[in-house]
Amino acid sequence: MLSRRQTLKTGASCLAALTGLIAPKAFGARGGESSPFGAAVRPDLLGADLDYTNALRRHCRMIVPEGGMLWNDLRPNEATYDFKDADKVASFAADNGMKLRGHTLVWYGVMPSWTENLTGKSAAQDELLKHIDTVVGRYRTRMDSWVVVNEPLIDKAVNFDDLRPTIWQRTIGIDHFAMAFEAAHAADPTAKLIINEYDIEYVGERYRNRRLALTALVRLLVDRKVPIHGVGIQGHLVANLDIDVEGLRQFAQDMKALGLKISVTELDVIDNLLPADVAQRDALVSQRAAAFLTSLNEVARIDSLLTWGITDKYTWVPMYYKRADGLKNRPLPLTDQYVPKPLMATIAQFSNVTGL
Ligand code: 9MR
Repeated sequence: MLSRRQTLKTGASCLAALTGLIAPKAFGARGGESSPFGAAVRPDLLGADLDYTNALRRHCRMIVPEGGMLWNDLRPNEATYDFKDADKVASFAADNGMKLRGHTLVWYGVMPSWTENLTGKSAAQDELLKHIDTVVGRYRTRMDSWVVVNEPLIDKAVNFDDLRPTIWQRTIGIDHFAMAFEAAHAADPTAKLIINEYDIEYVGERYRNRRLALTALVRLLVDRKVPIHGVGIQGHLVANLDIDVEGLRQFAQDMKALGLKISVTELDVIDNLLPADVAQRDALVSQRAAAFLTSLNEVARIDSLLTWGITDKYTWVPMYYKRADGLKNRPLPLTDQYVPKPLMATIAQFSNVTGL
């Protein structure tokens, strides 16, 4: 939790930036003009909630399905592929001239239980490759990018091989990452292929260790000439944790040296421990995001900037981080009435937000 002194200081500097006392160019010096802004979208709301749908049309140049392209959505059972939600999101992107990202091919989360019955290396390998070939192939040439690997590291990772014990890791071993990237590249050579992680941006040993473990894992893939084009930093920022500015810069430099672009893939700011006052809270949220984005952007322009949802009305944050005072979380760039917040002004300094 921030001390009162820290709170006032950070709040004041944020307001100064927002009111123009600090030149906005100081943040966006490398230019955000061509980096698309976008958001994760919920297929069930597309077309059903018109305010939501129009807000996406207004502000986003790129989208990713929040759900719909996960294994559990696409593969209710071994024999079936269900593309209903995935196709809905893909059509919405095409109809509105937006770029599209696929999410995700290799992740420990929300796996259908039947995959646990895959026994032996070759059965698992066949299933993984078939899935990637079918799913990536379906959207061939229509994807800007795919999150091929999501959250590979265990929470307390120190080394590159401190990996989640997924079905793929248990049956195939670490080679499944290379296999997945190669299969995705073969199925759609035009899509940028990304590895994505969280909890690498704060001050503290656990975050530093995770940053170094991720760097080592990425280096291993690049050294093996695996077709990987970018690293995604999710950016579910915990508002009361300090950003490790130096550590992030170093990470961005290491990725640049490896020839990889950095995207911010799931930005939102978790505000459960921030003060209740809405103006102060929105300013602190925006300021945390500014510190994070500035560190990355100083090394190289952020390739694309996506938030995990667009409005406070629909966000995963209260599932895990409800406020004790009963007030609603405010993690996203638009209010629940679709009004742009200070966070949106910050985002616009690093990416192309339309309709402001
Ligand atoms: O926001 C997503 C929520 O709707 C899903 O139920 C949940 C499933 O575990 O995943 C949430 O999104 C996660 C994303 O897929 C990966 N990075 C972390 C996100 C928040 O947990």
